[in-house]
Amino acid sequence: MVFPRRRLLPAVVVAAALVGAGCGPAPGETITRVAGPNRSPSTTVPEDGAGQTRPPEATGTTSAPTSVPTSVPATTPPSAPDPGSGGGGTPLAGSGGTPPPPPGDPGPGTLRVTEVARGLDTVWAMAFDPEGRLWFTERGGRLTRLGEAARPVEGVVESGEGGLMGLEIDRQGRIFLMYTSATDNRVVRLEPDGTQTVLVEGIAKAGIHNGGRLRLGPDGALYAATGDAGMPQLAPDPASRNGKVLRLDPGGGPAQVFSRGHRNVQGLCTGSGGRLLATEHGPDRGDEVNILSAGFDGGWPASVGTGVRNYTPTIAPAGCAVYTGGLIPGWQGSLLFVTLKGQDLRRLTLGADGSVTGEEILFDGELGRLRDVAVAPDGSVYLATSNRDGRGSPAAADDRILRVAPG
Ligand SMILES: [Ca+2]
Ligand SMILES: [Ca+2]
Repeated sequence: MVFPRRRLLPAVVVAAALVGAGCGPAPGETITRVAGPNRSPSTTVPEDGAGQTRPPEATGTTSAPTSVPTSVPATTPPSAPDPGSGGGGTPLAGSGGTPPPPPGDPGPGTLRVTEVARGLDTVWAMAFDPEGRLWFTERGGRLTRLGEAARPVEGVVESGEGGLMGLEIDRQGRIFLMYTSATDNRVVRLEPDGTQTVLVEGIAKAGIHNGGRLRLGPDGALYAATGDAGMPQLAPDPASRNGKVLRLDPGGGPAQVFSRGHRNVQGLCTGSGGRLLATEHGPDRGDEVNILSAGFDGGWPASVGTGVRNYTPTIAPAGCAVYTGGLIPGWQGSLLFVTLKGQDLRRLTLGADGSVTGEEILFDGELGRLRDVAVAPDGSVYLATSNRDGRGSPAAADDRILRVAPG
């Protein structure tokens, strides 16, 4: 077994060693949060890098959420964000320097991580249904309701960064998926009988930059992030569906271009006041957090690092969620997003004008690459790992879904 070069929590090391010895710990293992100074990411291959080979497929198993008490103390010092703006050839506007730690940290030892599923392969997206049950996608083409058997999604072709990606569920329980097919990237509504109704198709696919995130907006529209498919000239082109955030009618109808000039949006989430927020990968610099609006132009490829928060060196930000739960009161209204290369959970506070007023880094390097974050109806926070996406150092239990809650 090859361990990642990053430092592992003792509990994780023990767990991995037990698995290696053929007597793995039961799912439900609990890891207590140990925050620390921000460490350099162990991943040396940028998220954009092509030509990576994937590790062998793992046999997926899921289990119902369980919680095992722990007595391991945690510490929660304020953590320093990665260096923000600067360093590239293109001016990185709007960074506003390095934000201070935000208020609202629940304090040392108060957050606990509980494993709710393991043995998965590249968990890409998570969503809760109207009954409060967790659903998730794995990039290879499996859709799963936690605790039930995985459902293969017909038509998915996993290749490079593409495959089964976005997932969203509306209040009627309708399921929306975004995936790479044999010919394109597309968004479908999954009907109760298992058939698919195409909402938009013909989005160019590629080995890299397939976008893939879905989010229902407060206006009832379904927003879909598309990548530039490695063809930057498509991003500003109003006639192309690539390099955009598309606005779709969940019931069907023509797709509209909501925003353009995107390289590869990997996180979409809605905040207070109907804000639509996005995380986006820059090239070798200038990963971005953006606040989108109708007609927004992200500027790619003419400019890089144009967000309300920008990251150089890059951290490969992925799924995001605005915290609206009551379980961690200090996080109310915070923008949460996870990172692949950065291997952490970020919590940003934003002012009324959209400026970033604070930033905290959690679980830095402790769980590996993280692809999505979701807030459960009970206010706990779910994280999905992406250590088997071909760019990580998977442990035996990877990929996993973890629940974060006050312990
Ligand atoms: Ca931009
Ligand atoms: Ca990090």
